[in-house]
Amino acid sequence: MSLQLPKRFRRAAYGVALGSSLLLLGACSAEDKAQADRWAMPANSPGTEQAVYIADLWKWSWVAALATGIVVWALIFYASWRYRRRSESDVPVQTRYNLPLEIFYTIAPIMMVIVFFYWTVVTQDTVLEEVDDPDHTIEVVGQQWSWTFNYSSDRDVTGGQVPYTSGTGSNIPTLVLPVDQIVEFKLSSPDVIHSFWIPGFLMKMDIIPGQVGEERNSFQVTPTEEGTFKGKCTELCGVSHSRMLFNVEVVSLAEYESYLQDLEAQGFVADEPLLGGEDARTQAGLDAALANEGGAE
Ligand SMILES: [Cu+2]
Repeated sequence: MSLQLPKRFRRAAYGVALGSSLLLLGACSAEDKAQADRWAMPANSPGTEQAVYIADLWKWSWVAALATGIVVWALIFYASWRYRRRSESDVPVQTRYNLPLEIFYTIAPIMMVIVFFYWTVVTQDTVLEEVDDPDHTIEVVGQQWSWTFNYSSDRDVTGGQVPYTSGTGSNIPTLVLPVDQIVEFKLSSPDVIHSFWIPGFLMKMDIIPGQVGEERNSFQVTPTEEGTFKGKCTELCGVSHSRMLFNVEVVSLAEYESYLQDLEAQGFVADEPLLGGEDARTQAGLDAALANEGGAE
């Protein structure tokens, strides 16, 4: 028995078969496999207790989207096969209105949006929960175009002064965090809106100039894995935005404290946290401009 399919249908079927085999063939490297395992989230994620909730939201959103996709694809293929044109002479039934169906496909997407929205809000509330007394508070300054990290709550480790580290466009700073400790970030900007993002923590938050003290945007993380992460500014903030990078090292508490003592030994301590403006160096152009003004370090 030979299958008599309309020419157009056969061509479409070949197209689908070719396309999906190309997709499958293209996706078999080890890196692609690892990426698929974490549902395309960044390497090293989720690196904190809070990020686990975000990874779960992402994963189940994919499951819901794929389940919806399977139903939709099945209906499309079924309808195009079942109601195909069978001969040159007869035209398939042309249905113009079907009220129940139209009500269904208006309500179904609204229901889906409500479900996604509900779980997004639940996850957001969980991730933004803050305890009153975090183990460490780090005052983060995003300035055009680098970062200053003030380890404000750890003055006791360094004889009463605030250890800090400050980067430049050509010297990427490192943020060191203790593993399994609750760390609060308080975000300040002396100039424009920046956004503090550690992709491996699946979390970013805007830094709004003008917010001071307790008004500042803040969030807490509990890193769960020692290791290295990348950080960046994710708000287009000016000409050198792309240079606003930093590294993150998650280490043991003992290593964290000895790092702070190293900062002290190198003179990177201040009486008060450096919150930008005149204190955090503005990086325009970058070191060259400072040198022109005779202000280079
Ligand atoms: Cu920025």
